[in-house]
Amino acid sequence: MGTRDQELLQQLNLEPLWIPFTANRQFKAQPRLLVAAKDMYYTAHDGRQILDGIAGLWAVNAGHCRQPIVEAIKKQAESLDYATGFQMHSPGAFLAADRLVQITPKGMDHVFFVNSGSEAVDTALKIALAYHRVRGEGTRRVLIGRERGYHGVGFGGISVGGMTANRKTFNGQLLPAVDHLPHTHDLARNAYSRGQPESGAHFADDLERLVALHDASNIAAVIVEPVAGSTGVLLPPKGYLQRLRQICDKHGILLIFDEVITGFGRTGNAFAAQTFGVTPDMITCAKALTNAAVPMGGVIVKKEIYDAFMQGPESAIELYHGYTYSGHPLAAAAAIATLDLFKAEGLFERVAELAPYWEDGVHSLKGLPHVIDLRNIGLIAGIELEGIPGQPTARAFEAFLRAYEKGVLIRTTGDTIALSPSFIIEKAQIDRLFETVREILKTLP
Ligand code: PXG
Ligand code: PLP
Repeated sequence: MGTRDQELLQQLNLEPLWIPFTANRQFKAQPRLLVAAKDMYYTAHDGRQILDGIAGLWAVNAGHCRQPIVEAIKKQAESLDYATGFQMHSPGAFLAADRLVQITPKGMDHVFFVNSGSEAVDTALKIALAYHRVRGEGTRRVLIGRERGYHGVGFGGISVGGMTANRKTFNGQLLPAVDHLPHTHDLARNAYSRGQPESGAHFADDLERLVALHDASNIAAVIVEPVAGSTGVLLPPKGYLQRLRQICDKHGILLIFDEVITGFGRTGNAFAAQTFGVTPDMITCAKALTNAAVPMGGVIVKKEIYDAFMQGPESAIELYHGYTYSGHPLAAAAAIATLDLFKAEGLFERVAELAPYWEDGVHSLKGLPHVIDLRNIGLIAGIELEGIPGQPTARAFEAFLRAYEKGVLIRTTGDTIALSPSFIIEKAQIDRLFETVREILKTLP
């Protein structure tokens, strides 16, 4: 450690903070702190510039500390810090909602604001239950998720989610009426697919099996990530999402796309729903909605869903749900500036333009030690490694540590390296990202 490094760390008492999703004791013994950021780079506590290969965490899609967003937040903080959103509101949330529905799939024209992806998921699940109830189909209560799904960490999200570690500690299935579709990852058939794999639309047919088991009259909604991110970058097989949509329509089941990572350009269109040509009934989003500068999420719903609630006496509250910070002025200001910046700089189009170059970069890693699959879409890469026998995740985590030593931030989940840079990335930076991964793969245990 350098002197500067030690000085900063000496000022910090690391003990009181319980760090999320982190090996706390290991981290505190060997801390990695980020102290500043600009565009594609972080500054680490030892003064090094770190190339951010993961846009914060699938979130800073326009690059770090972008001036128009910084200015909008400053201006808002000086003029209106907070106003309740309950029976009152402030203009920013309306402006943000109006901007947002300009880029959503056709017919998805209302949004309920929350503060994170986890809250977006719990809100969407609650809207699904309440929607059926207001329409006189209150028996529809089963919520269907998918194995290897990640839907945040709320009780609803972990119940429909399919990440074992996130569930087992809390006694597995938590909501009383939940079931799961099988995941679609099929290495034997689909390894090294460029973009969507050919095989696997049939995995959607399991929904018919669940309908036969529970009966459609009891099923409220299906929630899936169009591209699973946190569980290792799993792309939907060709025709899979279409088939899910057909089966949901046939049985009156709502389809929810969790677009917390795929939203806001990541796959080359505003939403993955547009990339894959399938319109769900609800979309959950968060992260890049504000370029991650202020926490904010949303549930985007079809007009029919919103309208179903707008019945009964006009003085009655239609949905008994909301957060103190729903539509928070600071978050709304950040969202407006972010959505404007995406548009002004054509950043979603830039993803589509860069995608072929990115894809070639990803697949140039074929044949390197430990690599067993390469997956890509838009500006997302999944590099799956063979795990060290008996030590799952250890090899990928070592890759993460070595990349950080080389000044590049990557993310690993299980034994998969996931890359998801900001859309302002230059080709030379893409080259550096894959070059670093290449060098590391050659030296990993
Ligand atoms: N749904 C999806 C699809 C997500 O990816 C959430 C919900 C929850 O959002 P919040 O804002 O409550 O964290 C997410 C979050 C990773 C990683 O390593 C991804 C997420 C969170 C933490 C780690 O890929 N995504
Ligand atoms: N707990 C208590 C005691 C509260 O009063 C509130 C909100 O008023 C909450 C939890 C929920 O907090 P939030 O609205 O920020 O989700």
